[in-house]
Amino acid sequence: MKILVINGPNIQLLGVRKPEIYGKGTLSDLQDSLEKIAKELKLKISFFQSNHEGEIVDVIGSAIENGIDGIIINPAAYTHTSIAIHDALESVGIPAIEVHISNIHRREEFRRKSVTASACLGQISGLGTEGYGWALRAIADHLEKIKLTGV
Ligand code: CA2
Repeated sequence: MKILVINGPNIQLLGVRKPEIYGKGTLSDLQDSLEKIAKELKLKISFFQSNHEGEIVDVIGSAIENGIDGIIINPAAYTHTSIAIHDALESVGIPAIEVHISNIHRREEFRRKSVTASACLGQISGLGTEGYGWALRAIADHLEKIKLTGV
């Protein structure tokens, strides 16, 4: 099973700016910890980060031909605006979990609405970067259930 982790704009700044909101770990630390969890769960994992909406749409669009079984996505600011990312997720129909490092419901009003979450299986918000690990476990569990029941 292959999982693709997608991070949107400015997530490359993780650990460099705003540690009070997003924590002290870098994107590379996050990817290392997800590699370990993936190994434990016997999943293959790959990573993509982009500051450009169209590039994120493209990578989602080519996920089927790249043999991706599950997607973990933090669309970052595009969460609140991108119908294009919503439509890409809905079109490929690959199970996806939306992750937010901060609790988007406890922040400014404009962050409370996710345009993309309705194209996902579920959303994890506010658990820090640990949320990605929980998403990985949840998607492994979901894919296992699909395999067993065929539903
Ligand atoms: O909490 C999240 O994960 C967000 O998706 C992060 C986005 C924000 O626009 C969403 O409302 C919630 C911002 C990502 C910017 O990432 C940074 C990381 C470290 C330092 C500065 C920005």
